Amino acid sequence: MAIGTPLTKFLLDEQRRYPESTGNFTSLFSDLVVAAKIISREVNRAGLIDILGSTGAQNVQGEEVQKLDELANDMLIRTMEHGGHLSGMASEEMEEIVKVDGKFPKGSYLLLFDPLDGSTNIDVNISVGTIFSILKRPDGSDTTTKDFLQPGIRQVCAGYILYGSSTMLVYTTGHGVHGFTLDPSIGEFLLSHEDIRTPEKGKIYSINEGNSKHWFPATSIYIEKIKANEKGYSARYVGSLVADFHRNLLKGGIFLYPADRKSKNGKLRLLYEANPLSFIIEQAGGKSSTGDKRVLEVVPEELHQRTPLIIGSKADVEEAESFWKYQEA
Ligand code: P6P
Repeated sequence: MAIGTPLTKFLLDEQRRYPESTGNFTSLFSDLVVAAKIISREVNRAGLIDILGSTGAQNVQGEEVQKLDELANDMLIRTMEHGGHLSGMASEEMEEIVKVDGKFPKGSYLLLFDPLDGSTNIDVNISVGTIFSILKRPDGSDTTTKDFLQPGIRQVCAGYILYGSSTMLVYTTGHGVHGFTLDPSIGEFLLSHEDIRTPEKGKIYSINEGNSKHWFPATSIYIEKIKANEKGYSARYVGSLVADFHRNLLKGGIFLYPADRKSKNGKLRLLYEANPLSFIIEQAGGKSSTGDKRVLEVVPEELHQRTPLIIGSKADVEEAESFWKYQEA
């Protein structure tokens, strides 16, 4: 499809390609796009209004809630709950799920999201992002937390919005990965990156080397090998997952947040960070692993569980996995 195609047209054309589709998903996704545009507006003017800094509250992860975190979370819930396509939502910012109750019509999808990942970077104007994952709700009457505990291979859609030098929306429904850039002058996301393919092997590695004192041998040995590589890898680490992932998706490379002696299960969350990005990277020809297992096959046991994440170019991830035999518990 032509570069510059509006997202709304792209979605409708995608829908027409699958006769069995009812349009419910297209409508759900369109609601999500509205929330993304509003969050983008707030993020882009954060410095101008009293929205920087922290609310003083802490979220379920024990992290300080930034004001924009709260706004993004509330925006997503308010925009999505009345659309009639969801039966529930789960957010990094909320301990429990949000059920679509009697006030609004109930749908057959579940939405999971990290409303504003990397939010500690907000006050210093570094890119942050929203990450989302969409599942089908299992049959049954009531929506419970258990409905959300599905392996990543069950996702019907995954994506992120990157609030950077421009605002980009990147998503997959299992038919390739497509990127849209927001044109603020018309308030539309326009196709800018159709069918994104990540390079088979990259020259970028992303890891927080400040954690090296906690690393298990596998990580230390692999990173030392990367550094000694005669072709020369570059270290790039923003500390904002969506920004690091997006750069590596387009240029090739590997991002690692492995388990270590401090974070036995890694730091990043399985359901609304690792799974959506893993769906995207696999659709773009890359790979995503916990170190010894495909992330998308991990069966979740709790809503906010964490997972080690090694994600990016297929050859790089496979090379990293080959070191994991040195891993120590
Ligand atoms: P560290 C941000 O808090 C985040 O969840 C991700 O966006 C980012 O990749 C990671 O944590 C950074 O963690 O421990 O390197 O600061």
